[in-house]
Amino acid sequence: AQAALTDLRPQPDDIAADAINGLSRTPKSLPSKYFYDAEGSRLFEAITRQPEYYLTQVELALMESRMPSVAAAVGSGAHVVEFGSGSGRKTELLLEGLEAPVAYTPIEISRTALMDSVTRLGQQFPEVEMLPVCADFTGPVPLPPASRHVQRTLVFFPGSTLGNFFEGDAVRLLASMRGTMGENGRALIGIDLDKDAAVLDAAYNDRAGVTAAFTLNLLARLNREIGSDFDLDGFGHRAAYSRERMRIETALVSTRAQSVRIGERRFDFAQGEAIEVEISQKYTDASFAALTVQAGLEVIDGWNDAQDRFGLRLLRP
Ligand code: AVI
Repeated sequence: AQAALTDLRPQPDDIAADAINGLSRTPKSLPSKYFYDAEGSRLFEAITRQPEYYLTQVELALMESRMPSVAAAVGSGAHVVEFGSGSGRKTELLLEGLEAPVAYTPIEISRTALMDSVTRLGQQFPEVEMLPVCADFTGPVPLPPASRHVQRTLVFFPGSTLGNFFEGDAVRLLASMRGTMGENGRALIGIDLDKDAAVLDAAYNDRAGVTAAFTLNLLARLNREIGSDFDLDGFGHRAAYSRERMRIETALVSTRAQSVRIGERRFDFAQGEAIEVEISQKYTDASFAALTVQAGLEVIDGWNDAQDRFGLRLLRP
């Protein structure tokens, strides 16, 4: 059966306004959410297959080996709510591994990505009711009720995507998850753990140059969609670990003095000037606990790989 879509009619992004706003600041910046057009999503998939980018493979292996323990901690009859719907294999492992999950709700701004995911998962898991919600998950999202009795809501947010949000936004997102899960709810969150700078730098500067292409695609996308005239040869990818802030900071650096047009607006770049485009926060147990407590959540369980590279954390209100 076709899954019933709950459409909260999210405001479409205003890419031109966001780009002009970000490039008018000092330092210049662009929102990392604009990485993921069709080409950017394809390039991100390719990143996850690079030998240096351990995050995805380690998280998958962790779910493959530790799901029995996660399932025991979550209990039976869950309504699984995924923030985003871009993580097919991890969702399969979760729905396969949990005890008698009742319903699955991906929350996603793209209707096509949303419906593709529930069409595929609905065939694979006929016992699980598919209740997709088209919404911007950074705002409050009321859940569609399941037809069968739900023991608890389980929010799922894998991939260390939380790390792409600045601290205040990450806390707001966690707080909105708390609202969505309710008093008896849980959240299962994937986080990349703090580690040796060389390992992190390599993960965001793969030798094949896929991450560089992914970062530069942001400018190519702006050229395609809002008619800007970025010269892609005039900018380079830079990703470096900041020990002080415990995060990878990614920028596009102007290789020469130049100016770029967006409509009537002109933006001047000095040689070496950076556009800040992404942060990828890394966590210790202490820093993650400090973050979650600000959202009224508590870490009650956790699973790391044998080398403590990546972790899954179970949270409750
Ligand atoms: C999606 N997100 C968790 C990725 C990360 O590691 O921050 C995006 C990415 N950026 C560069 N490589 C991968």
